[in-house]
Amino acid sequence: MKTQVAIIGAGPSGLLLGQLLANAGIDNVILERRSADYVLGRIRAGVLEQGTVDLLREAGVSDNLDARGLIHTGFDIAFAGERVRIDLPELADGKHVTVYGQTEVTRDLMNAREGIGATTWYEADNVQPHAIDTDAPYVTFEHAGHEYRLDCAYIAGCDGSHGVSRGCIPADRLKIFERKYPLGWLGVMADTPPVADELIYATHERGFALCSMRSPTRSRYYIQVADTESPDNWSDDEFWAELKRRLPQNVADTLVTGDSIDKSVAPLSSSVTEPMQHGRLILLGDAAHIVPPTGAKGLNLAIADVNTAYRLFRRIYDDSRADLIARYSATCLSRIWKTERFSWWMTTNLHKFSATEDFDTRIQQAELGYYLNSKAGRTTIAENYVGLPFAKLEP
Ligand code: FAS
Ligand code: PHB
Repeated sequence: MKTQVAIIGAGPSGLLLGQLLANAGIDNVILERRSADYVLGRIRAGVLEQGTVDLLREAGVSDNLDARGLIHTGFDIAFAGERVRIDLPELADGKHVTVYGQTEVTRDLMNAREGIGATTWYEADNVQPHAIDTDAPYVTFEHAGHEYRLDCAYIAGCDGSHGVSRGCIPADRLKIFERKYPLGWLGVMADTPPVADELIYATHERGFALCSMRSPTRSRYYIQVADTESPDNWSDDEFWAELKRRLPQNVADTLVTGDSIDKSVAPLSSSVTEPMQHGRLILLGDAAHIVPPTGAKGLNLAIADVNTAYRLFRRIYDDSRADLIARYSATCLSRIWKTERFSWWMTTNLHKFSATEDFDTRIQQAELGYYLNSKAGRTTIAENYVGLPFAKLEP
């Protein structure tokens, strides 16, 4: 078998890159370890930056998003008994975000790929890139007990934080920068009306809480827990009671509770892999970086890599500029580190880290007090939340 770009992973990174390339006449094959149902069963992100929406539109997969996505022009941060609204259009040049679940994005992309008849191997085992530092790389894999070889010109590692691609970069070139937080988010999805029209990020002495949503009838809530916590330790009633304790009283009083349709714990961590390219292999999305969900950046950062990778492959195939692959990593990393910073800042300042009121607690209170009570501070939060401009391969 032969293709131009072999894509490892059918998450949002792999599927969106595949759709954009196929639309541009660049042949690609996706190799996914899991089944399509398994990929769709993962409940993750909920907030899309404008750049993400624009790229999905460019890929021609935004009909459902345009019909059902919820435009949000702000969100609240509850701090020290106050609710401060971050007015996105006012503070960030008229921009907003769109609430639309990653599950729906993935489903739209899967349907679009099926619609154009592009090749995706689901349940592909032992996927392994080879000869990435030659001009004839290839990928081997197994499927239904048979072994296969896919010859290609480039390999896009879109295989997430536990994938195979990152490890193909030589150890003497690879550097991974990591920060682990002693925190997790216990998340609950429920078919109940959201408690507010916009998201509420709530700080509290008992710990952080977030009120989000997927639609006018489906809510998504999170509470900070230890990174070792298990969702099995929490009944629905216990979750709702703790969430209410952490919300402003007038919000807690109007919270509609119900049976959870999903309950899970996501540990919080930050990581960045450098470089994101070696030879004919490039890394995208969670294969290269992880952010804590506090800034709503994980999915959006992955899509920003897809934008850079797509523009790169267009220049390679349209303009014979194969040399530009050497710019890929630095182009992505410049924006990744700024987004890592924002996600780290939101995590560090909105969560409870100490059982006692110590120096760091006071600094946290001063930091939030300054940022939320100054237009400069709220502007900084807003322009990062709507998403920084996509980086350009060439100046
Ligand atoms: P993905 O991990 O989505 O996809 C990688 C794909 O590669 C998977 O389908 C996997 O099965 C496949 N794969 C892995 N190894 C393979 C191999 N060897 N061979 C073939 N295929 C292989 N982001 C937010 O913005 N907000 C959130 O609230 C949020 N919550 C999250 C909660 C959890 C529990 C997790 C894990 C992440 C969360 N994220 C959130 C981040 C998340 O949305 C990611 O940023 C996003 O899925 C990244 O997309 P991909 O890069 O495509 O990686
Ligand atoms: C979500 O709705 O899942 C969500 C929203 C905002 C975040 C994180 C998660 O910062």
